Amino acid sequence: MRTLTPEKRARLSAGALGLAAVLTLGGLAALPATEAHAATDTGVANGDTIANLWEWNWNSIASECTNVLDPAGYGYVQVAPPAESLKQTSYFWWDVYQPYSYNLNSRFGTAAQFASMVTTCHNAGIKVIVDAVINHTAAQTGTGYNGTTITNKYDTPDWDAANYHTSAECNDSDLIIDDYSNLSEVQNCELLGLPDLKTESSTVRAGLAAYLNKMTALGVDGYRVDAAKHIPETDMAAIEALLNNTTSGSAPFITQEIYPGTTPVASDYYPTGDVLDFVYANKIAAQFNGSISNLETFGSTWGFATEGYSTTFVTNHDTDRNGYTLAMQSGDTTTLANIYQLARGYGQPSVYASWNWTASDQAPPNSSGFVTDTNCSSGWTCLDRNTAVKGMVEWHNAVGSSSAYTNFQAKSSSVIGFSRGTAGFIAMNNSSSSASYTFATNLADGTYCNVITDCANTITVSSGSATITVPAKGAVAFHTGTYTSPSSTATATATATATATATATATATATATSGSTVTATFNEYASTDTGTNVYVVGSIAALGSWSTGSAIQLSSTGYPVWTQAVSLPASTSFEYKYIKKDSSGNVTWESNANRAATTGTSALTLNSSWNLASASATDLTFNETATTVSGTNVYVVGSVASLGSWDTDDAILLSSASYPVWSRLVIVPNSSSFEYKYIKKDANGNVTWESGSNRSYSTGTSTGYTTSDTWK
Ligand code: ARE
Repeated sequence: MRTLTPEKRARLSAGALGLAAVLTLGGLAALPATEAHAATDTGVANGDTIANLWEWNWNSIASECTNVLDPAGYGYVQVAPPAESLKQTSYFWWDVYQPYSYNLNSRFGTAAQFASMVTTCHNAGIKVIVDAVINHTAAQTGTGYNGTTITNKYDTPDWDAANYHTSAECNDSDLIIDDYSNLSEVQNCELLGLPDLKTESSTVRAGLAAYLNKMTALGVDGYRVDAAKHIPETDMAAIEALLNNTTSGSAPFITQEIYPGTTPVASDYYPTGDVLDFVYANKIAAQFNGSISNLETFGSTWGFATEGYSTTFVTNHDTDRNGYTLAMQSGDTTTLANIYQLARGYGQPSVYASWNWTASDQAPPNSSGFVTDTNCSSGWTCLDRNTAVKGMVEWHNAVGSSSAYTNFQAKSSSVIGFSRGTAGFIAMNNSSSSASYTFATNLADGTYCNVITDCANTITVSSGSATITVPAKGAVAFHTGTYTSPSSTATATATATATATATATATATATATSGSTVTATFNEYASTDTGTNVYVVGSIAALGSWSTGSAIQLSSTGYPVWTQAVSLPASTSFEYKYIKKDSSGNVTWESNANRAATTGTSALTLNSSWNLASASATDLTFNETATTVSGTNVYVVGSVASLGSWDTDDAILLSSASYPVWSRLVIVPNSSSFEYKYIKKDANGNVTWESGSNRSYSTGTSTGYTTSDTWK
C-alpha cells in the first residue's frame, strides 16, 4: 500500500461501456420501458461518479447497478455499513454504525446477497465502495441482526477489553469525547460513547484489516472510512499496509470521513487516501441557497480539499439531517446543485440517493428492521435515476477530467453558463421562472441535443453562440458527443483578432470544416506559485482567439507539467502561447515568440516549456522502479530548471499508477545533456537520495525520450 496519487482514478476507472438498456425492474418502480439513450448514447465509458445508495438493500443495489448506474455512466456505487450491527426495537437508521460482529449477514441482506451484489455490480462495470466502520464497535448492548448477543460493550465476538482504549489512554474521566479541539481526546476517547478500538495495537490493526480483506476478496474495490479523524493517521497507514489488493489488482480506493473541526484536519489524511469534501458541500449549499453568480472561482481557493484528494458531495446521511448542507428532500435546488457538481468536475463527485424521513432518527423502510426493496415512487428519493442527473453523468464523462472550467458567464444572480474546455457547455437557472439569454459556448457551430432532457430537445450554436431558454430551477447542457449536425449558418468564421498584448500577434488561418475536429494535447512545463494557473491561448476560436479571458486552463494534475486535451479544427494552422493567471486575474505571457502548429486529421501532442521556444524542448518520461512504504513517494530532481535545478523542494513527483514503476513525463531542453537523480520523500518530508553518482541523459532533436531506471 502506498500513497494514492490523483492518477488512481485512471487506474480505478471501470471499463464497461454505458450501453443502452431496456429496463424491467421486478419489484421496483418502473422506469420507461425503453430509454431514449439508445439513439443518443455516445459510447462514453463508465466514469468516476459515485452513486451513494445509502441504506439500500443489497438486492436493490444489484438491480440498480445493472439497470441504471451502468447505462447512465456511473463508475462506482457506495453502500452502507454491511457488518452485523445493533438492532434496536425502534430500528433507528444509525444502528448500522454500531457493529456487533464482522459477519456480513446484516439488515441489508445476507452475506450471500452482499457477495452477489458485488459480483452483479462488477459485471455491470460498477466498482463497489463499502462504508467501513472501523473506529469503534457498538455502545448499546442487545442482540444484533445475525443473532449475536452482547451484554458487555467491551466484549464482542471479535474483541475483548484489551482491544479498547481505557482511561490509560483517554484523558477524559467519562471516556467520552467532549473537547473536539483536543487531539488526544478525539483519537483516544469514545466518539458518542462508542467503544474506541485501540488502533495502535497490532492485534487490532490485523483484525480490522482482516475484516476489510474479507470484503476485498469478495470483490469490493474501496472503502469510505467512517469516523476516520478518530483514528490517528499513522494507524490508518498501518492498517492500509495490511490490506490486500483488489481483485482488479490495485490498492483499494480509500476515502476518509474527516468531519470538519479543529483537529485533526482533512489534509492530515492525504497520505492515506482521499477525503470527503465537507467544505465543498457546505459552500455549494450557500451558493444555491443564494446567488450562483459567484461560482466562477468555485475551486480550491474556497478552502476545499486539494482536488486530487477530494470526494465531493452535495449532501450525505449526516448533513442531510443537520443543516450543514442542502437536504436530500430539498427537491429541485438539490438536484440543480448536483448538476453543477457534475458539471464543475472538481475532485470525484458523488450523488446521494436514499429514503425519505420526517424524524431524524427514523428507520429506513423495513420489515422487522430488515430494509425492504427500494421503491423510487414511494418512500425513497432516487436522485441517481433523475433524467437530468443521468444526463449530466454522461456529460461529466464526455468532457473528461482535464477540460478546463472556463468561459463563465453570469447573466443574473441565478442564471449562469460555462464551458468545460471546448468539450461541453451548460447553462443553469436557479430561479423560479424560466430565463432566456445568448451565451458564448466555446463549441463549434452546429446542432446539439440537450442531455438534461435525454435529448428531447436541441440547441443550435451559431458563430459560437447559442440563445437558450433555461427552465426554472433547471439546466440545458450539451457536449461535442451530442453534436448532431452542422447548423445551416456554420461556416468558417475565424478571423484575425490581434489582442492588445505586444507579444501575441494573431495570424488566424482557421477554416474549420463543419464539425471535423482533432484532439490536441498541450503539455507545458511551468512552475507556478500557489493560486496561479497556466492557460493556453491562440489564434483560433477553440483557443480563445487571443483573448486571455477565453484562454483554456490546463490541468495541474501532472504538475509541474500542465496538460490539457483540446478539440481543434482539423487541418488548420494556428499560433498559440501559454499564459499564467494569478488568483487576482493578473496575466503573465511567455516571453518567447508565438508558437505555431498545424493540425492534420489525427490527434497530436504539443510539448513545450515556459519561456522556451518550442523548437528547443522535448519530452522525457522518467521510469524508475522503486519500492516504498506507505506515505513515501518517489521524485526526480536534476541539473536543469525543469528538473528543479537540484532543489529537492522543486523535485518532480512521479506517479505510482504502475507501482513499483514510478513515472512522469517531463519537458526538458532538446539537444542537451544534463544530470539527474531520484529521491524518496516520506510523509514527514524527509528526503532519501539514491546512492552512487549522478545519472546523466542527453537529448537530441527527436521526441518521446524515456528512461528505464531502478532505485540504487
Ligand atoms: C447514537 C446516538 C448517540 C449515542 C450513540 C451511542 O445518536 O446519542 O451516544 O449512538 O449509543 C451515527 C449517528 C449517531 C449515532 C451513531 C451510532 O449519527 O447519532 O449515535 O451513528 O449509532 C463526529 C464524528 C463523525 C461522525 C459524526 C456523527 O467526527 O465521524 O460525529 N460521523 C460518522 C457517521 C455517522 C455515525 C458515526 C460516524 C459513528 O457518518 O452517521 O454516527 O459511526 C463537530 C466535530 C465532528 C463531529 C461533529 C458532530 O463538528 O468536529 O468531529 O463529527 O461535531 O456533529
